[in-house]
Amino acid sequence: MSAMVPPAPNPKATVASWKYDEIRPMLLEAGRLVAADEAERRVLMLVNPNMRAPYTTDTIYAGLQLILPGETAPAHRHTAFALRFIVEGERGFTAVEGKKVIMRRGDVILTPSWQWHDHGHEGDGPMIWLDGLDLPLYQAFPTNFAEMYKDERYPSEEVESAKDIQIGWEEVQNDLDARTGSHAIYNYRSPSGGPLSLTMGGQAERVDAETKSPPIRESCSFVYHCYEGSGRSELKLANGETRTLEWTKGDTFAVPAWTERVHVASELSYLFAVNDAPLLNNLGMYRKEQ
Ligand code: GTQ
Repeated sequence: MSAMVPPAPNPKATVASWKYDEIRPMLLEAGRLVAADEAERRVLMLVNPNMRAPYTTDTIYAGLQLILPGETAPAHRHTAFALRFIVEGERGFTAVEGKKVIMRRGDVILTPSWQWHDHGHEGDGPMIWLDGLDLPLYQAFPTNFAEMYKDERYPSEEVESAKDIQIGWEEVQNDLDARTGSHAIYNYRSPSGGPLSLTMGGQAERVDAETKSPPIRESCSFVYHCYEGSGRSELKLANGETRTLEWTKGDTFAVPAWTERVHVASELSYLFAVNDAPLLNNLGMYRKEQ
């Protein structure tokens, strides 16, 4: 009985971390071995060590995607929702349903369900970003339709800004910096005021130098990414285990559901995270303890 209706959430995922120093060379090696159009999406999947692909947490899939100059990740659309956090590079772009938006470091770019999208790169050097998708849902719901477009690219035009699908870092950091206290959380909103999607949400956090964030645990899970700074997260899992993860710029780490987290910053730090709070809220499953 307790396996079916446990006294507390019991995620299968565990805490995991991927250091940018270690995985960036692997991603570049993938770039030498596999062409972007051959892969369709060339992504180093961040698979939770307790699970298989597509699980980074029980409900979130994340991976680091690479595009090299001149390459195209061909146009397709799917039921799954995707958001991207831009990590490195310039003049890469994502085209979403006819709008071509240039990727800048720290941008969040959305690919809503069933919108045609392709990625390309008109600059120099590698273009790398973190993908967050709701792919684990489709292990339970067999409803992830996907379709390839007939051509490599869906016709698009470059736009200066696309408020519905692109949130720049500057406004996020301005909001975080305007807040009092040594820790602040920014919740990304769509222009209509709601969360970024029905399933996946985004947040950013500021933790001042030599301070720690208050302990929080939520029934949603997170894939965190260090945008700037360094420090560690002290994590207490739902099963009582404790783990400390060190992070620095570029690192990504998974925080399973119902894990208490405290971020301890060595220097002024900014963390981005994709979460599944919208999904849980929509299903009436969201809980928070603070
Ligand atoms: O860019 O559309 O990481 O379809 C996995 C599946 C990215 C994408 C991923 C995808 C995409």
